[in-house]
Amino acid sequence: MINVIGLGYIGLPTALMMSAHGVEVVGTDYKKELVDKLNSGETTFKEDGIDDLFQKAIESGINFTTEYQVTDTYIISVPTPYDKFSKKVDPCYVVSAVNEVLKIAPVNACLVIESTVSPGTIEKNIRPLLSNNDRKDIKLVHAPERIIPGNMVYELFNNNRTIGADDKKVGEKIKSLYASFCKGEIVVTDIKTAEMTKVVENTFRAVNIAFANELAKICRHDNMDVYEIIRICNMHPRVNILQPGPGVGGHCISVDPWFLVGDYPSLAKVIDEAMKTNDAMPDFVLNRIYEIMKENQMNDVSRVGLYGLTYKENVDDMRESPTLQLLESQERHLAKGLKVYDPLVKKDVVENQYHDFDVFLSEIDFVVIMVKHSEIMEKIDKLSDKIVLDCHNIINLQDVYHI
Ligand code: SAJ
Repeated sequence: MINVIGLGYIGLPTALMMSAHGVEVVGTDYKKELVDKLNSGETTFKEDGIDDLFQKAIESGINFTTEYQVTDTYIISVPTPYDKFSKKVDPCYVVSAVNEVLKIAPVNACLVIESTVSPGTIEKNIRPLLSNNDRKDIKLVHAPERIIPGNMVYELFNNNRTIGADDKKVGEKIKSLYASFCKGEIVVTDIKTAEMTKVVENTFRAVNIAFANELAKICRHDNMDVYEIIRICNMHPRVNILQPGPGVGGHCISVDPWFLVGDYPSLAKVIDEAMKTNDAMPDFVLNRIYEIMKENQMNDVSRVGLYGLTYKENVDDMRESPTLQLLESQERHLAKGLKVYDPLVKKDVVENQYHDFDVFLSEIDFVVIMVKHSEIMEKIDKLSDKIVLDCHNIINLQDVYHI
């Protein structure tokens, strides 16, 4: 039996996938409300294919509880936030989950950490817990996840994976567990290498996005079309530049690279600048809004609306979202009034938030596309009489502004 600890964006799909492929799984989360919701037959977030997977897992007998289980394999997938001041990983949730497991795990049990951690974290923060608890028999493994929100189920099934272990045999055993559902290649390596690869993958993407954002600023300065330039450059066989945008959100690309900056401040220079560039994008957009308002003799900010609150398209996750960052920045400038709408955010989370697209549009003259949800792509004709700042280059109308 596998006990998956932490039933969030990573733990839940992993637990469901294993169960749907015949592995006996119990999912544990300390949030009773979340466990109750799962036990009542409801998933806790939206994702393509997750409801079907949930049904299959239920039929295969998955259980959800707040209790840790006595079993020989644990998968820990709890969040790893970063300390905003030191930029270092904060392993507190992993540490407390491991401490709980150590209280009940049988001799030689295997503890797989899926949560993203910076290189050396397991050595520094987790291994000492084993000696402190006189549990050196426990086998540690790191199996970082790689799935992208918006396509999680597909990627869980198809992506290659990395397993880091002290002992090859243990690594191979965990590899065969993941191979029960994963069609991708599974590489077995040591723990620190696995930790580093995970952070490096997300850092690579963050730096590439920062490069695109910097190009957008250069092109804005000298009136060049950044999208056309990137499109042409990417026709070169060895160039692959990502897209500029209103900022970088989510709990991975906007967070993990800071772990390297925090741990290697005098070495991680490019990464540091890249992260600052991405973090400055919501402010850049706010400034664009101001410029465009002036150009159009608009002075009432309440006639400006932000389309999209989530951190990217077609997910309902708002963690570190550029729109939230922009609204915070607006407040810091002692101003307020921007209207906001997102089809996927049903609860009221910010001031002046709308839940009906037509009502939202009827109360604004200027719309800023912060997120390219499918909805806006399908309803672009409704924007024909608006001033539009398209932060994703999705609209093919005349006189649209870009970042
Ligand atoms: N973004 C851009 N321009 C782009 C692509 C993305 O501005 O060209 C922005 C998005 O709008 C979003 C942010 O970047 O705000 C991050 O979105 P994303 O789709 O790039 O990535 P995440 O954070 O949803 O998922 C990433 C993935 N990592 C990589 O592709 C290397 C995923 O595979 C990881 O599993 C995930 O982080 C994670 O959990 O670590």
